[in-house]
Amino acid sequence: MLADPPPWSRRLARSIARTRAASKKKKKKEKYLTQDNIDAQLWRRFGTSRLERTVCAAPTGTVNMALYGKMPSITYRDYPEAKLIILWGVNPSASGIHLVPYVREAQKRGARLVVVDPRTTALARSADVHLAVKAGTDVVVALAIHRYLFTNGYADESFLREHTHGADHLRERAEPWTMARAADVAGIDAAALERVAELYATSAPALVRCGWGHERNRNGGNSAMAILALPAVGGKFGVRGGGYSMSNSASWGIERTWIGTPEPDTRAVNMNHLGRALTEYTDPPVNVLFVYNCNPAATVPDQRRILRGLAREDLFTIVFDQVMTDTALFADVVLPATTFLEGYDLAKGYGPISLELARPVIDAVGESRSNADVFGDLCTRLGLLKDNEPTGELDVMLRVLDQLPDTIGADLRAGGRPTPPCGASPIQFVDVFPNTVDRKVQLFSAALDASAPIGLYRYQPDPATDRYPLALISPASERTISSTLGELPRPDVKLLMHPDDAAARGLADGDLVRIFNDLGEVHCTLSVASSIRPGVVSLPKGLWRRSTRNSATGTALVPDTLTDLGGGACFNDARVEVASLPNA
Ligand SMILES: Nc1nc2c(c(=O)[nH]1)N[C@H]1C(S)=C(S)[C@@H](COP(=O)(O)OP(=O)(O)OC[C@H]3O[C@@H](n4cnc5c(=O)[nH]c(N)nc54)[C@H](O)[C@@H]3O)O[C@H]1N2
Ligand SMILES: Nc1nc2c(c(=O)[nH]1)N[C@H]1C(S)=C(S)[C@@H](COP(=O)(O)OP(=O)(O)OC[C@H]3O[C@@H](n4cnc5c(=O)[nH]c(N)nc54)[C@H](O)[C@@H]3O)O[C@H]1N2
Ligand SMILES: [Mo]
Repeated sequence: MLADPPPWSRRLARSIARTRAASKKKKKKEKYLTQDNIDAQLWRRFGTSRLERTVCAAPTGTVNMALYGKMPSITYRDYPEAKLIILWGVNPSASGIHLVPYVREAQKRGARLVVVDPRTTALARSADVHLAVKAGTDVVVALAIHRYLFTNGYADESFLREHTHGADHLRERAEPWTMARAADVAGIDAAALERVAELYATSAPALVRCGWGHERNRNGGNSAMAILALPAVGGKFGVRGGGYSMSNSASWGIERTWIGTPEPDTRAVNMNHLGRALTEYTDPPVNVLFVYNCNPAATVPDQRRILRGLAREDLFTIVFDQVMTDTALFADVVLPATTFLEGYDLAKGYGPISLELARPVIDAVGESRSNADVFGDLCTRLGLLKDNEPTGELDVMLRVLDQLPDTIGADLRAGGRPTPPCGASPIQFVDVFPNTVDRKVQLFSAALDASAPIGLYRYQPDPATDRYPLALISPASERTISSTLGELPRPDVKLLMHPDDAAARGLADGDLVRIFNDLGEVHCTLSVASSIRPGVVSLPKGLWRRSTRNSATGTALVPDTLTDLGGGACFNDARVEVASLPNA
């Protein structure tokens, strides 16, 4: 619902007239107001290092782009049409609660539910089959399903011929993954896996919800690749409720950023290597760090190294945030930011393909200012803006609205909810097709194959050692959004462990424990329950340092290694040991 804008936003109306008169309506694409606008202008013209934003969705995004060119996917309202739903490495009960009623409705109408997750999530409890895989093994599980489809005559040969390239490579690489072998690697029951393959082969419409839990490890890219290839091989497209479903964040076709300056050829820093950049890079060293929309002391791998970097006396750190985060505590200068209650933005749905103009409902609190205003001011004072370039939030807003395709901008201004170019609920391969060169699915690409450490559709073994045998995962919790809202009080944070693992270590529910590896250690309380599989332990994602006994959180145990494709974070490749805390 749109609230009435406050009186100061009448300026918007005046600026609309002014900017319209002044602007020459270039047909380029734009993104949000909170980043990739004036901020990018500033960094580009200033010539800073470039940041590769890889902590989230880098492998899945890379693969989705390669396979399908990020084709729009099944929206939530079509879930009830499905007869089979596979929730793969996603926990909507915490990370997207608006999806849950649609899954429940589908179940009421008789749909089968499969959940692939090392934890027994709320939806896994009511699933027809729950595959509690070991973390990082999804690629072989999906390949075993491909093999089943190919060898039992369920592969849709005519779809593969007409709409895809590279199916033979996929078939060949799936060949070694028999049910028995894949089940052994994933630590699951081979009969349960075969049941899933059979359900998938024989159900229509069948829907795969590809989440992010399975991407956060060394095999993340190939995992997403094998999962997203399933509907192509199984011939699941072309019907409402059939195909795959993701966040649909690219489905408006307005993804490309609008920035007046081309990207310079300066050094690119993978965000997962921030700790290294701050402590090791010498040519040149990083002397200034500007942090906004981010709380790296809590959320980026290798926390100990990040904190060491942030603590450098010779590093000038500016943190621009709404609250005093763990990162802001290290800042030389803290700039207060407005929240979404205080400014304009374009808000996209998460799953649904919706877009709304968010308007302020309160005036800016205290001295807080919006991103665009602050970056506009910095640019102006540094003399970096050209004539007619937007200098603040309202100007940028108008540019964005003007450059949206068709009547979308006008609809948004009028307070409406525009319909996306592909329709609000497209059917894959009826209403929308891959945005690839020839509108075909690229099941195999030589370039991608060469860029992965051991190639496409291949499995890199578990990094566990005798010293650190347990896989620590850190999925989204219902208490925070990544680390956002982490300043609020939260109950005692607990490490979740299976009873067998606890018994093997002489640990009991409620014990104080240390979780450790060569990168660091975390002290907290233990929760023992069979809602997680043996060999895997779990801490919530996005914890602030105050949530544990020793001011270290899950990211202190996470290596800064990268995923096979896309240079993504390997949060769930942390391998640890857990012991009772001495003198506790
Ligand atoms: N409340 C809340 N909502 C959020 C967020 C939040 O922090 N809190 N974060 C937002 C963001 S930024 C994102 S990216 C999304 C993420 O949302 P999701 O896609 O749900 O991703 P995760 O929470 O990382 O993990 C989902 C599930 O994958 C499981 N998992 C872990 N490792 C593996 C594995 O190797 N294989 C498989 N099959 N499963 C595995 C976890 O146990 C977890 O239940 O949520 C968004 N929504
Ligand atoms: N252990 C572990 N760590 C993880 C993950 C995991 O699975 N496990 N998941 C990763 C994932 S998926 C993600 S997306 C990252 C997210 O990690 P980050 O990118 O660090 O995002 P947040 O933790 O949400 O922090 C965003 C900050 O921006 C501030 N902010 C919000 N709006 C504005 C604004 O308009 N202007 C300004 N200036 N500031 C604003 C908020 O107050 C908040 O402090 O975390 C990653 N970290
Ligand atoms: Mo994320």
